[in-house]
Amino acid sequence: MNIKDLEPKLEFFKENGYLILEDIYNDEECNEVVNHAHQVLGPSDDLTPLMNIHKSSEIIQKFMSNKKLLNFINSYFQDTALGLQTEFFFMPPKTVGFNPHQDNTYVKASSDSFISAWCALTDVDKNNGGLIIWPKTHNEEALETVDTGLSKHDNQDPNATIRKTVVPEKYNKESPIIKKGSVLLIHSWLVHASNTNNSDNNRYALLCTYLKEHTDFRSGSYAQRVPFTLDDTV
Ligand SMILES: O=C(O)CCC(=O)C(=O)O
Repeated sequence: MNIKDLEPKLEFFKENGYLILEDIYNDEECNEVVNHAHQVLGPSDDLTPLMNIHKSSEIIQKFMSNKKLLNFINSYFQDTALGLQTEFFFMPPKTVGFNPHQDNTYVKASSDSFISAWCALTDVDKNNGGLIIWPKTHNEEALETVDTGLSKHDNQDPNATIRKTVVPEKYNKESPIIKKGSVLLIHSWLVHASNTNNSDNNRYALLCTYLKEHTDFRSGSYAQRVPFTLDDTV
């Protein structure tokens, strides 16, 4: 992406707290990640998302280092982006979605030094567990969170259901259609959630998070985040 194409995208992201980058990955690259995750999982029927699958996988590190994606993120940070965390979602039929949350509640990095790239590995929409976003909520920075009284659901991350962020009423939610191979960039403080998967197929996605070099953050006992260098020459 040249600077002329990049600037309006950066503007949109800063104003709205999200951006969809279309066609970042081809079918083959998406399928390779899905097949790899099934290999890592093995015969288990517990489809809880795989945390930090990159730690043992060059395939995932290469996927995260995608040139077009890193070009955007490095420009947003105006510095070098490090990889921070990955989470692979199998999300089989009937899996409940994530409650509204802000990723930076967990990571606690400074506002414009952390970003999430939610990579669709299958076509997603409202019906099959697609994401829900509340545009512009990133301007609020840290919002109040409350306990839901619920416990972990089958095949879902434990943090997906036990707490939720309270979204101020003036914001409207949207459930964007995201094509396989496209990426939803999420500002560190944008409130987002996901729908229950009411389809008959798995909703595959890989969440990749990035940190600006030399930024403080919280490693977290469940996520165990450790920053790592990305090779954007591959
Ligand atoms: O993929 C999902 O359903 C939600 C993922 C998400 O929002 C997150 O991990 O921050």
